[in-house]
Amino acid sequence: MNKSLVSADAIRAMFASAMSDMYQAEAPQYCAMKALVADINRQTLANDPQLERRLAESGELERLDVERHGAIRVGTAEELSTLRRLFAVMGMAPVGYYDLSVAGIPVHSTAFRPIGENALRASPFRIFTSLLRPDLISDVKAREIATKILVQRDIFTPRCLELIDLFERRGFDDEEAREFVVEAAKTFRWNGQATVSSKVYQKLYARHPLLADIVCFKGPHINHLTLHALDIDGAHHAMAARGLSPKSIVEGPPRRRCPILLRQTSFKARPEPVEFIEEDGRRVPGAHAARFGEIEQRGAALTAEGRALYDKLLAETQSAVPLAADGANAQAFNEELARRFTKFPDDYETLRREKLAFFRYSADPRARAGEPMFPLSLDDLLRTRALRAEPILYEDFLPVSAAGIFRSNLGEQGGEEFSADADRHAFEAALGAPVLDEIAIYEEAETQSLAASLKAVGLESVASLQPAKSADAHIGAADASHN
Ligand code: OOG
Ligand code: NI
Repeated sequence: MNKSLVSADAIRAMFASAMSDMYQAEAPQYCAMKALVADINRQTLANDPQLERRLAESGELERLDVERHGAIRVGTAEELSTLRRLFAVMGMAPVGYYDLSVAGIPVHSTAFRPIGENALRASPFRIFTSLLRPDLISDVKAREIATKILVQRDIFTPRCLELIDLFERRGFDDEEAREFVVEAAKTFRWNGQATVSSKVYQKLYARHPLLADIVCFKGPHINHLTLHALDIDGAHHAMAARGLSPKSIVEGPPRRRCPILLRQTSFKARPEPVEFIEEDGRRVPGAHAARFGEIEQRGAALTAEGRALYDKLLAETQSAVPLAADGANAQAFNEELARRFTKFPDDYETLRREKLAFFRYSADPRARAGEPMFPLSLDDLLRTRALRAEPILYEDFLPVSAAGIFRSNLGEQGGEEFSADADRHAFEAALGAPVLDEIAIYEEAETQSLAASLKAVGLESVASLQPAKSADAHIGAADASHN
């Protein structure tokens, strides 16, 4: 059969849009959030025509209200490995391993996401995916109940599984791609009918609220979608006035001139009506809080050194001013965070020269026409504007931030305390594949862009460059900020 194959980017964009429609129909608070973010973004653009121009040029403006990510939680290795195949159809690969056990959360996670500049530009949608770690639930009985319930459920429709098989054999035509998106989205819909009795729910909930959320329903309901906010602090503060209850702080680095990594905040999940099915078959009403909404703002991807500095400053902040569970000292925490982060250089040229962040190089097409510029250092090339360097956007997640988002939704009862080690090996065994290393992806993008740019100005390789002479070379890194 001769099928015209649909691109993974196109399928992912369709899927993201289907998830957005589904979540807006299911979760009215999320609609309020979407309206709020649209208003804040509009105001920000009105106050900053330069930003508006820059976003228009890069094509970002028209995608401003497209969701950046969502999150789900699954219970078994089989569920996770099938998800890997499902997301592969949309060009999403597992990137990064996030250990949340250190924060008392019995899951470990990865992010299924597109890789590569073009794919990310076509549709940046990612799914933060967590797998339950029953080994961290010390109550043997609760663990047994959970496992027994989980092995009985099938979270995918039979047609969805058929379509994944079909795709792996020979790709999709248009109609199959459309049908796949509909079937795939069904995996993540909300179903208020619990598969267990109120007693079982309560037993699992008492062990850990996440255990109840993962085990007691038909499938891994999408628990939030995340919008891109041009002014995340403004949006954070505006939530309460719209009847949304924000978590206490914006996670991640403080507000900076040159944004780094990821800042994110959310409103807290609200209890929603559900129905339990009692042992005698009666249905009884109850409530379950699972679903919320989130906003994010991304900045430069950091090198391993940059990331180590970020982790250190954040850890110092947390030990100097531990954030109270109710967020009562949020202001003191934010002040401490801002104070500690004065140690993190806040101009792109220093970030580049000190190798704290990754940059994408490009060449001025006219540069080659000039006289030979040898010998040259990279700094010379940037100074003469033969090359440009722009920060590479961080496309991943942060474990401490993720833990903060999880915790803000666990209510008063945080579940049992435990200490555990990361278990990347077990995660990859469950996934059926290794997770990709995010730092290596950024490094590769930087290296390739530099090699291509050098070639464009008639130089062979980085090796043909002189080492930077002195610290006087300080012009050239882009001043564009990633809002
Ligand atoms: C995921 C929480 C983490 C993020 O963006 O880091 C998260 C969850 O609650 O399942 O959303
Ligand atoms: Ni999120």
